[in-house]
Amino acid sequence: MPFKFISTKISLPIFIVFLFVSCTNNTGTQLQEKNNLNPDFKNSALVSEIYTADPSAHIFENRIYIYASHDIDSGGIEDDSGNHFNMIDYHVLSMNLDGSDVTIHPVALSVDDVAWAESKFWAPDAAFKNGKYYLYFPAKDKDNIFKLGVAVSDKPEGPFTPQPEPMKGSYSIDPAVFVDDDGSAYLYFGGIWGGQLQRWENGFYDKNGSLKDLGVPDAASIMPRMAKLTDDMLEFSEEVQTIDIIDEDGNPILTKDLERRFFEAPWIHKHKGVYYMSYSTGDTHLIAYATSDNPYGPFVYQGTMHEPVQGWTNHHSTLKIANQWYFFYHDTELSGKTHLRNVKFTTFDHKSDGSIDPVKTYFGSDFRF
Ligand code: FUB
Repeated sequence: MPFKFISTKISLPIFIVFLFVSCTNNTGTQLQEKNNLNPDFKNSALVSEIYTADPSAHIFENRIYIYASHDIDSGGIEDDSGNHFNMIDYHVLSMNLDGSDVTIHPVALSVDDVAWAESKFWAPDAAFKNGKYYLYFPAKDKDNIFKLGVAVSDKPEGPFTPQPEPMKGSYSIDPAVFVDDDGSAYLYFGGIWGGQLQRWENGFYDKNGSLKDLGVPDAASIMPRMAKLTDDMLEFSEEVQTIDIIDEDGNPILTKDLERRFFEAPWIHKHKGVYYMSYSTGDTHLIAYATSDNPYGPFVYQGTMHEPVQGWTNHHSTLKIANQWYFFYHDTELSGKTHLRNVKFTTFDHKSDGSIDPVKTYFGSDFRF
């Protein structure tokens, strides 16, 4: 269909150049198509009654709680800014520590309940402190700018009562809370392209800024953000910081390094005193990871943690239950559609040298880590 339109409007030489570029400049799509050809899923969807994605898993009250996006078919046209991910509420999932008794809880928070939010309830996370549960969520405000909100409940499954305003100094998407051993809580966040992080590089929202990255392939890539939270968990207690992801020589990962550069979905876990930041590489569809001895980084790139999934987005969390680490993720097994995803989980391990044994979620996958 698009080709028919183009062929009637554009001369043949231009059309041939267009076809060449389309066919050669498309690594991510090629990876994705390869997986879609013969997906042989190792794990099943946790629930099939609703579509769920972007799982952030925690243990609260001796049960696993999963804070996930609730995917719906809103009719939004698929584009590079994620227009088709037009979610309007959250449902919390929970299950026993052995994976039994999976429950889909009633609506925990709806966009209609949040005065400042207009649309796009994307990936959330949650934390527990001071006897309360805190749900962190991104949403677009009335000016179409992503901000982060926080909502509070007495129960892990909600319902949550939102703060009247977004968190001061917050922007972009994909909030992930990490509570350190000393009780300090940090919020990590950010995502490029539709997540708008590239428009904040100068400290303010540039509405005419790039739709993707900063367009300088040899420059340092756009990095995730973080800040310590106040004791009441409702605001940042300090200026938002940039978290550097560097290679083993101390150089920043570059914009052109598509299989290592940060795209979205930062997540922190701590193993044997080391901070692991895992994140999605977006258009190359990987979960990569980097390590540090400090929650503020810099984080040194270590490798790929998870192969591409069926679907475009790859978004995950990690959780330790007793002595076993678990990896929560999503793919599109139930729908076959990019924007209607389903949450799954599996186990993973750290090797004795601290590296992560790559998570493989497809039988017979020939993805090379
Ligand atoms: O679910 C909407 C967006 O898709 C998330 O915020 C991203 O991380 C990607 O998974």
